Amino acid sequence: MSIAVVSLLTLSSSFGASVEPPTPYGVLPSERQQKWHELEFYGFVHFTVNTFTDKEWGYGDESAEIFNPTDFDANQIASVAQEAGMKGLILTCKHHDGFCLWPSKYTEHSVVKSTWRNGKGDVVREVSDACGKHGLKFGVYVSPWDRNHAEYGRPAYIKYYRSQLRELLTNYGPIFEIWFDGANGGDGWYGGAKEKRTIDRSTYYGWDVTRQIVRELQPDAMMFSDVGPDIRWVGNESGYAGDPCWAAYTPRGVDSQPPCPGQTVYQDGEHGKRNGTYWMPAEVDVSIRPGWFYHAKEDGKVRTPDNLIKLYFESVGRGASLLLNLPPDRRGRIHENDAASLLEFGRRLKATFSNDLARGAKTTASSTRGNDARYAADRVIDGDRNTYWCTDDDMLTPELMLDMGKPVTFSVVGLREYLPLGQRVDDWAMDKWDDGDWAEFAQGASIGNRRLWRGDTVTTDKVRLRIVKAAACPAISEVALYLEAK
Ligand code: FUL
Repeated sequence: MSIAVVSLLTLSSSFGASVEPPTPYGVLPSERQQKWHELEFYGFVHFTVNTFTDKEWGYGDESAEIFNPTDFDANQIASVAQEAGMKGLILTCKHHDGFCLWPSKYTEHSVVKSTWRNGKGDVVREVSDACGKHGLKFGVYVSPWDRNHAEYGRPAYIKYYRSQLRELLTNYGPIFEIWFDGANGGDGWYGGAKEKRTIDRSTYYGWDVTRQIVRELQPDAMMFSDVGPDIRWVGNESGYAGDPCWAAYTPRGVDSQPPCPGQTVYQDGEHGKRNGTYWMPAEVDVSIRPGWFYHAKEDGKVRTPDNLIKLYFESVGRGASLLLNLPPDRRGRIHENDAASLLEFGRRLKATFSNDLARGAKTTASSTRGNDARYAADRVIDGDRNTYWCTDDDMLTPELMLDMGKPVTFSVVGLREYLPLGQRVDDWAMDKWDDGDWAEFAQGASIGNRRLWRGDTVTTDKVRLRIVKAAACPAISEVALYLEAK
């Protein structure tokens, strides 16, 4: 940076001259979504009668009595999750079989009729309390499809479903996320009718009214479904987001029908849509085992720490969130194999990301907005996602240099955009200072909430971020360098 630029920069900041921030670009995250973007990694807990029948989808005819964990321990579940670095847990309060993990006033098909604690237990209460104790947020999965309920498919069931939601949204403290599953298989027990019930997915559930209830009772709760409105399904259950994965999205209905849960061209979710209609970021839901529920025969098929790391880079590292399922076993605890793998994964995550080798580097940029210190290059290494480096409006392809003063060795680069101004960057590249010249070692499309590049180790004393293409002057809140821990 020239001396003239430096003194101008000092002048403008010392006189507090006000340089307007850039105009936001495209669709923008709500405040609720911005807070959620900070979570990045949280857990799913699939637990119900299926755990005891060894099924994935209960038919709805299971006797409530079979629900009988021998050593249920919500604190063990929450503490494993917390130690691994998860920020919350989402519990299957009711899965497709209709069995309720809480003593709902509206049905007897619940813990009340189970053998567990003589019908006096409440799994939702214990898990939500344990989350509170371990600094985790608590969320609920409440299956819209209910294969137990006699009225499923008729208007009376919708009233029932909403009453249950009201119970869960008023009696268990703050809810950070509600999971609206799109699965509707048709056949079920339905109070003994044992038949196939087909519903019109666009109209039956009256989603507008249900969403209104959620907003009224839990205004901060994020709603997940194939069509959001707050979070979209990534379109697969294998543990990856597309590359790139845009936060913006325009859900499309199948066969020209209106898009709604269970009726979208779900494959679109992997990449989202540059310049899509809504800010509707992706959530990657995946299980630590082949199934969503616990099956003893899968004890040897738990994902390895290496595999979990890969999932993390391919979900969180592409701007999505990672919702990793941990199914409690028949004791009502996270099995030793799952806990061991998860904790080793968490240890590696912490060891990798707690040491940002870019901190303390000398930063310079080819351009700084209004030469104002508030937008200067050093904002990318201050550890604050609310500050950012940005340029004048017409500078779409600027560069930012980090001089670490000595050679550093890294294998991961972390980038973030300042989300309240939208996703502005299309393409970027990173260069290393190599034998008196710049040499490119990484490039990618999109940044968004978080972009992690993972590659072979690089040793250099200087790196450069090049914005190759942007729709509006870039606003970058983080450039970080890490060495992946083994
Ligand atoms: C799916 C369900 O059918 C699975 O059982 C599981 O709950 C998964 C997270 O969502 O749609």
